[in-house]
Formats: sequence, C-alpha cells, structure tokens
Amino acid sequence: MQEPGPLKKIADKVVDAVQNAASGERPEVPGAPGAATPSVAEPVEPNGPLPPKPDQAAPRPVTATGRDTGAGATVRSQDGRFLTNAQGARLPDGDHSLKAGPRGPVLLQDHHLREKITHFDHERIPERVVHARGAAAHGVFRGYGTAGAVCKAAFLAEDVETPVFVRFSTVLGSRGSADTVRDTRGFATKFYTSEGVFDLVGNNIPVFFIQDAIKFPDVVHAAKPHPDREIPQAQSAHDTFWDFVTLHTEATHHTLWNMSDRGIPRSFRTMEGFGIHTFRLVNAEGASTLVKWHWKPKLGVHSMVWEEAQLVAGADPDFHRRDLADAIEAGAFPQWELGIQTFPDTPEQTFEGIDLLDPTKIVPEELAPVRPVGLLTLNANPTNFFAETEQVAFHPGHLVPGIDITDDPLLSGRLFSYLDTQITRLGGPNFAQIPINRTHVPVNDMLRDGFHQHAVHSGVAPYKPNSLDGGCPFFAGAGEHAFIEYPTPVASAAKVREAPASFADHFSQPRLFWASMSPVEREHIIAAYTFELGKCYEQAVKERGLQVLARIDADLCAQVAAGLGLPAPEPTEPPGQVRPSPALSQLGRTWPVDGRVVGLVAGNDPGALATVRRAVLSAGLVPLVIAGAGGELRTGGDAEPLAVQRTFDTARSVEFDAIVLVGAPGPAQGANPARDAKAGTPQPDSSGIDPRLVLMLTEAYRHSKPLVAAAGGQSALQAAGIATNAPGVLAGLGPDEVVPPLIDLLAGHRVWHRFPPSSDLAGQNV
Ligand code: HDE
Repeated sequence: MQEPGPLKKIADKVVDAVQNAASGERPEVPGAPGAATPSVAEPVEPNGPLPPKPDQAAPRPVTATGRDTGAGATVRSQDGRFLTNAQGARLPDGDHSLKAGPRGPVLLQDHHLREKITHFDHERIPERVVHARGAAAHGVFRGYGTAGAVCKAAFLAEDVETPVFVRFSTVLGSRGSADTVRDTRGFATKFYTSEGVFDLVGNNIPVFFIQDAIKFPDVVHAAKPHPDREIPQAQSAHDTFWDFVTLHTEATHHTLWNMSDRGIPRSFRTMEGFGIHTFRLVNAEGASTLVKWHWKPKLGVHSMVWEEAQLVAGADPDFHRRDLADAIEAGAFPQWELGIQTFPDTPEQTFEGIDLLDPTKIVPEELAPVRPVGLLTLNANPTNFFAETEQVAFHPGHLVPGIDITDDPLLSGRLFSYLDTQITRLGGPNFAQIPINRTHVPVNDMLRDGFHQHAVHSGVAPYKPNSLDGGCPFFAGAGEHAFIEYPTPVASAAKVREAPASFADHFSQPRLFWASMSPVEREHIIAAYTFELGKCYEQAVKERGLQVLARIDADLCAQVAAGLGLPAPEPTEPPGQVRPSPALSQLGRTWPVDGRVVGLVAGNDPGALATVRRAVLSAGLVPLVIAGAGGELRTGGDAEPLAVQRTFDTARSVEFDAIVLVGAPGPAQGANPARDAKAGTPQPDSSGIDPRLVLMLTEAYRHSKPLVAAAGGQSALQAAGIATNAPGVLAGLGPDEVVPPLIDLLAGHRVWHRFPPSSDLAGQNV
C-alpha cells in the first residue's frame, strides 16, 4: 500500500482533532496556531485549506436580512485549491510583479499587483475611540425563567438558549496596547434573541466617572495619552488624568475602584460585569420594574497583584486574550450568571435614599440582593479577529421587548453615541449587515442603499403608507412581539442645564467602598494611589489628589501622603458614617479552580513529573512543564515522553497561579547569574539551583502564590530563602499527594495570609 502523503496526514490529524473536540477531550496545551501540525517543507501539491481549529466558531450564516441560510459555518471563508484574484480568476504567480524583462521596470498594466497593493493599502479601519483593545468569544446564554415576573423578554424564559458574542476590552489603550494595564474593562454582550438583538454593554466596575454624557469627551481626553507626546499608552498614571478626576470629584468613586484590585483583573474569566445604569424591565402585564444588571463569574472575582501586572505587560502583553482563548480551546469554558437587582419603579426613582439615575452610585447587595436569571457559557473562539472581534458593533439602544431604558443622563448620551461612532468606524450606515452584527431574525426595516449594501431588496415601495407593495410591511402590536416604549410619565419642567441635588454627593459611596475592603485590599489601594500620583509631575495635582483622599478616609490619605512625601491635608468636610457592604470585597470565599495554570518544574525524576502532571490535568488545572532546556523528557518504559512547554529562559513566574517543584534542577544552559538579568543576584546558598528558578520562586512567593515541593524540590525552596513551613508552602510531598492540598490553596485564589498585616483579616468580611 502506498504511504499517505504529507497533506493526507495533515487532513487525518485535523479529523482527529475535530473528533477529540467532539468527544470533549481537552487539548493538553492549547495555543497551537493551526488545526494541524505543519510539515517542515512548504506544501506544493494543490489542496483545499485546513478547516478552522475545533475550538473556533463563526457568525451564524444568516442573510443580510437575518434569514437562516442553513449553510455551513465556513461558507464565508475563502477556500479552493488555487490562488485567485478578487474576481476569482486563477493566478499563476504571486511572487513577481509584471516587468519588462527580469531587470526591467514594473509595468503599469500589472492589474494583479495593483489590486493586491491597493487592497492592502486599505486594510485598516479606525480603531474604537475607547475600548480599542479587546478580545471576544462566542457562547450561549440559557435563561433560568426566574425573571418572568418582572420581564417578558423571550430569551430570559426557562431553558431558552440564545447564541451570544461577548467582547472584553480595556478602555484607554490603543489596539496594540498591553492587556494588564490598570484600567476599567469593558464587558459587552450581544444576545442574538428570537426577538432581535439585545446588547448589554457594560463594564467590570459598577459605577462611572461622570454623571452626564456631555462630560465623556472631557474624561476620555484627560485619560488618553497627552496630546503632545502621546505618552503614556494605556495608563491612568499621568497628570492629565489626575488633573481631571481631582477637579471633577464625581469621578472619585470610579477612580477608587480603578485603584483597587478591580483595575487589574487576573483574567477576563474572573471579572464581574455590570450594566451600571438602572434599566427598566417590563413584564407581560405591562408593569415596570427598575433593575441593575450583574454578571457573576463562576470562578470568582480574582485579580493580579500590581507587580505581577507590570511584569506581565512586558513578558506577555497579550496575557488576557491568550488566557481567554486558551481556556476555551482547552474546554475550560468560562461561565457567568446573569443577575438582577430589582427596585420598585417609583416617581422618585430612588432606593433606600440612593438615586437610581446616578451612574456614580451602586446599590449594595445587602440592600437589594442579586437574583440569578440565567447562565452564560463562552464555548468557542472567533475564527477571524477582524471579521468578528473588530467589526462587532454594540449599542445600548439594541433592546428587545421587555427591556427598556431610564432617564439616566449618561445612558441617554450613549444611546446617541454608539450608533454614530460605527458610521465612521465601520464605513457607513450598513454595519448591521456585517456577519457578526446580523440579527438571527428577519429584518424588514425599509432602510435602503448606502455604502456596502449587502441585501438585494425586492419591491418598489420602501415607504409607508404604500399600496404598490400591498401595504407591506405592517406594524406589529404588543401581542406580536413589538418593542413598545414604556410610557414613563415625564414631570412637567422647565429646560435647564442642571443635575438633581443628590448627584452632588461624591464621597459617601467611595467611603462605603473603602470601609468594605479587607486590610490587604486596602494596602493595594494605598499602593496604587501612591504609584499613580507619584507618576504625576505637577505638585498641585498631587496635593489636590490628597485633598480628595482626605474626604474618603484619613488613614488612606495619610499613607499615600507619606509615600509621596507630602503632608496629609485635613478633610474639608468631616467624613460621614457608612455601613460597609461585605459583598464588595473579593476575598474570603472559595471558588472552582478550573483552568488555573500550574508550573511544574522538572528535576531528574521524570516518572514523578508524569504522575504529578496527570493528577494536575485530571483536576481540570492546566499544567505547564518547565525545564532547563526545550524538547521532550523521557519518562521511562513505554510511556509517552513529556513535552517541555517552558524553559528557564522563556518562563516567568507571572504566568503561573502556583508552582510545583518536582525536584530541584541545577544550573541549566544559559544560567549566568552575572549577565542574565532574569537570574538576579544569586542567593548565597543557591549555587546548586538554577538562578532563574530561584527568581521564579521568590517572585511567586511575593505574589502570594502556592508553592509545592515534591521529589526533593525542597532544596530549591531553601535556595530561594523560602521556609518550607511558610503559609501556602507545602514540602516533602509524594508525587501523588500534591494535588488535593494544591486545590485547597488555589480555591482561595491566593495565599493572602502569608504576609502580615494582610493576614490580620479578623473582623473583616473574609
Ligand atoms: Fe462606552 N463607548 N461610552 N461606555 N463603551 C464605546 O462605542 C460612550 C460608557 C462601553 O466591545 C464606543 O463602538 C459614551 C459606560 C464598552 O465594542 C463609543 C459614554 C459604559 C464599549 C462609546 C460611554 C461603557 C464601549 C467606542 C458616556 C459601561 C466597548 C466604540 C455617555 C456601562 C464595546 C464603540 C465593544 C464603547 C461611547 C460610557 C461601556 C464611542 C458617549 C458608562 C464595553 O460609542
């Protein structure tokens, strides 16, 4: 029998990969770029392209007018064995321009060259004004049916499954900026419901910098890089940001959240999401309830520590988008429960004295519990970043029957802005026809023409009333799922440029947030303010920053002032009393450990390594084998060799949630304490251990990560100066004893009690 050619082998591997995905088997190490392992030599025999990777999905193939085509997911992708031009004519050569002889001038008549270069010249579109950097995933939302009493939206009914596309983002950075900067994160969800598209365009912080949309250009101009040097990228640690937020003190609450651990999430998978504004739900009887939306991550809210975030920004600027894609590819599908806080729709639109139209205020969960109404599961990666993640267009005005808006002045401005911005960004008014934006229900909007019109409309009467098209289309009534605005009464009033009196309270809720933090979370907030204000050049800005802090808490102000080397000012008004909201702290509970990353340091006992690795994998954790050099480690007998995923050169502690030492490797190739910056200064007793491993352990220890030593790994801990009985350090375990205690440690996210006074959590909500 003839040996199968390389392409047949690739095709077989793809089939295997698809079958593995279908059987739910996880790829052990996600992240390979293609659906199959490539050959070393360039393939030369014409052959069809490989399918997308098994973890990837594409927008549903509906027509530009929302009708299901029944076509396969790859119907829109390019395929075919031969290179063609844009008109489909096959091409014999893509490497050489048409020239008058091999050394002659390029001919103007080279229409292939011109087409290729012209298209290339126009590949870029404007990035988003804010939230330019993002990553997205496909998924499904399943309603619990628990919202039925307050909301008639079909997608919230029990067991209704709705396809979704979710985009996470930073706010300030440009498209190429780093993921782990201190910033707010966007959390935007597009639900392709049976009643039209519903977009929930929220953030991971439940309040906003401003109360009125007219201030949005101000806060964004202040927070973006300085206009002269375009410095700094993606950071709030600069003068114009702090100049604005210390003068415009309604920003204080949001800024405090940014300076807390919420500003540096560990992963998109471990962020909460909030709709921020109060929305209005309407039930089948037409009754209105005011509501705030919440996304609660199944993995808990978990953040980085600041040094870790800074190191990651250099070591892997794509950390968050990689984490999301890898988790999905590995089958560790991230999940969130959608929840609602509900409030009676009274004429004052307040709840327990909190103005529900003020987007700088939360309603503590202790006063209005969050009730779960459905489950979001992200289960597929996009197939093409540009087509899906970059071109997706969210809009808070994409609403379905049962969900309506309130008069929050910030929301009103957003309703205008999102539609408007897409016209520039996506090149015209037909962006709803881009595949990722297409609704999954029929569209009959009578909107016509415009740039990039994809629909081919029939009929002669795109107007109403008409008789030439038989009067079609007709208006729907409430019984036919029409979106009918809730008839909110509007009080008689004079036109004014004013805010309600309660909007002037800028400090009671920052105090509430501060009072609800545990000691370690407070330490982080103090450090963040000290860092950010310390990066400002202007003394006046720093002093003003301290005046703002004095109105939140005297201790916060005093500690930041000490770091800045400035006197702590007295508050201009005495800080009022607040009741803490324990739900605001991230600490003190335990969560599932799915998809957490464990670095396994290989010593010279590959058998023990294989045992630990198997146990880590079967606990749903992601093991990454770290060794002195790349390649494979033989585990003996007939066992499959273990691939090395990281070497001491490529690994950095920040990639791992915990480190397990399966031995204590000595200095490997390239270990040069004198010249290798990663090796740092060697510890006096570290001569027997690779210095880069010593650095890795000291960093992980400082970042409160669990450290476990098996198979003689203790001596590496000792070389790093880490006591084997320190909190969160386990030593002397057998290879099959490692995982259960490791899970216990990871379930609390970090070993906070390693460092006093952070450990002094008594009396706090932990
Ligand atoms: Fe946005 N915002 N925003 N925003 N926003 C945009 O829309 C705007 C606000 C949020 O992944 C833009 O398509 C105004 C609050 C997210 O594509 C733009 C105001 C919240 C995303 C815009 C706000 C958000 C955006 C830029 C004040 C949380 C990313 C590109 C009135 C509830 C969506 C675009 C994505 C994006 C305007 C305030 C969340 C310019 C005028 C409050 C998650 O239209």
